[in-house]
Amino acid sequence: MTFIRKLVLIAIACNIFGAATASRIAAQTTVKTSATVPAQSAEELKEKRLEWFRDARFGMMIHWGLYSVPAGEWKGKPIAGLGEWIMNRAKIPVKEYEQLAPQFDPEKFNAEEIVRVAKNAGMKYIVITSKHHDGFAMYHSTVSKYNIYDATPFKRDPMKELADAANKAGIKLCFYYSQTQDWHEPDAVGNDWDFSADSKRDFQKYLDEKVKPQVTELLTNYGPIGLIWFDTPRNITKEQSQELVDLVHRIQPNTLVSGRIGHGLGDYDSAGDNQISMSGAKRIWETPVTMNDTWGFKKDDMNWKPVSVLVRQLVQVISQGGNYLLNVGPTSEGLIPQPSVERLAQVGEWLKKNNESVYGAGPSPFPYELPWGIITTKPGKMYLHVFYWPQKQLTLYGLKNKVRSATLLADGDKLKFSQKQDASLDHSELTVQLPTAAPDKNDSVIALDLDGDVQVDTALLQQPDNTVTLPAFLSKVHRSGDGGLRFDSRGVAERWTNKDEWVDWDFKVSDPGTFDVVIITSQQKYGRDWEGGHVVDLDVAGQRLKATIEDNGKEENPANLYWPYVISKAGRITIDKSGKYSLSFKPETIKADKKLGLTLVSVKLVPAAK
Ligand code: JFZ
Repeated sequence: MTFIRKLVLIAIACNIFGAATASRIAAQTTVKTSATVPAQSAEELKEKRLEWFRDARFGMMIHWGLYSVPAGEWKGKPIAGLGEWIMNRAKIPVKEYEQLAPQFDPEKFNAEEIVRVAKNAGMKYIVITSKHHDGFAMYHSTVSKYNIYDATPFKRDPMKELADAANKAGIKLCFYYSQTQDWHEPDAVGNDWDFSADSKRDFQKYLDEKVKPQVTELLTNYGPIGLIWFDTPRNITKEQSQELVDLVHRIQPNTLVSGRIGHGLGDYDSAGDNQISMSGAKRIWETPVTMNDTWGFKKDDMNWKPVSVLVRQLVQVISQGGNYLLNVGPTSEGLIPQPSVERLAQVGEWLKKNNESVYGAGPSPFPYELPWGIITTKPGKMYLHVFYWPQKQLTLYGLKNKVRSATLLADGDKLKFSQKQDASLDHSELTVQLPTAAPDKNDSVIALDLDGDVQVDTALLQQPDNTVTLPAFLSKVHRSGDGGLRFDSRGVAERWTNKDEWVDWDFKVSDPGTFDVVIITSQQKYGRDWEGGHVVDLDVAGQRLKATIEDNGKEENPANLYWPYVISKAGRITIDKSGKYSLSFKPETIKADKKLGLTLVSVKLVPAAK
């Protein structure tokens, strides 16, 4: 590296030229040298970019645009679906939708107040829609007059105001930008009501003339930007995604690119909307979540998630090593709806008390959830997040460390505990004595001080309630041909239509007995659809069960409310002795009339009532 280049890089890092100058210089230097930069340093740059994101854990997403004016209603009729999709759902012609701009005057927009709400909730970054699929820029763009500064009576640049407020508060500002869908533009993707589906579209022209210049503006005029949240890649080509990645990194080498740029080219993975992972992930990831059932404001959506669900989702995402991006949809006046403000304040209160168990905390050492909740860790520490407060005591199997102390994090109270080991079974038990009532109705955290770094038995263990849960994502998958079985971002097996694909698990039983075997499958989002009638063979401890997947009842997973589970009873088995067992799950026939096929959340062995 030349001395000049080093200087320039240092200057960029310190931002001594100011953002605009620095980025111009960065653009020149990296363009020239990118071909010669060794792969290693590209990795290093990426690591550097990811630094703040790894620590952030919790962010605010803001979906705000012209769609907040109709707020889910068009010509007196409620329009089903997401608020920000109203133009598409109601097939509103561009010329009519444009008429929303003169009506949009969000006088109560207060960037400092929004940043205060986010910061007080414990959020470390804000991702706001600079342009959503409707194509309307929410900042002063010189690329297209179709923007909040030029086309509305508001005549302010809310992104500039947010950038200043976020900067002051030490919050990272990030921009959502819809790179493929733009319903305002004939050459972009998505609008087939104004511009017919078979019309000739020059997508590259749209990319070159709108997307790239606008992304350049966003990265040049608003100071350092944490990330660009690209979305719905659709039919963008790999080369085109790469062009955008390069553009972002050329202007601001420290700006991350979201997973939804397409073709796996993002700096991190985005989970499916509202899908909370139960299965961990190797890559850095983030999950975007709605607080009700829409991103953009809808006046009649009152289906607010309770604080207990928000806290649980936050903790669950963090225990799986991800970031939780929680959405608010401001009104056309520029205000975050009051129910959101209240919930964020309560999440913030919980976080203040239990902050130690979240920020800087690592994932759970166990690959599965516990019957009472989930775990986060720090070196020499384990945090038990108890969502279901047990009577009198909490028992944990599989912890190999010696526990030095157990403390209720919120008030510092010490709890009594005991430990025992059974060397022959390699079985260990920790029992913590609990007060009668849960100290926190959302999540009471017990901090364990350990004698060293956390060490646990990662095998699938029968739990203290004697249940054995075998999650699909922890199974060994036996593939066959080009089978379609895959796992969604929750960790649920889906698109299982090839009956020659099967799974099995190894697990440990410490308390033998008779068990009811149940198969948990998942409905589609919002409980829309489900396919049953598959016949499966289960083989466990030398006993065989043939079962038909039927709907014998529903179950709810509070972290993944949009996907109801279906419980299917498979029969009864007996395990005589403690020890290691395996269970195999093989389809005999799979029904795929609806093309859904078999899904699998888990197989459970539930102690049979005596
Ligand atoms: C997209 C947008 O279409 C939507 O309006 C909103 O902005 C949301 C955050 O992102 O919708 C998606 C994108 C991806 C999935 C689901 C909805 N997904 O992968 O499940």
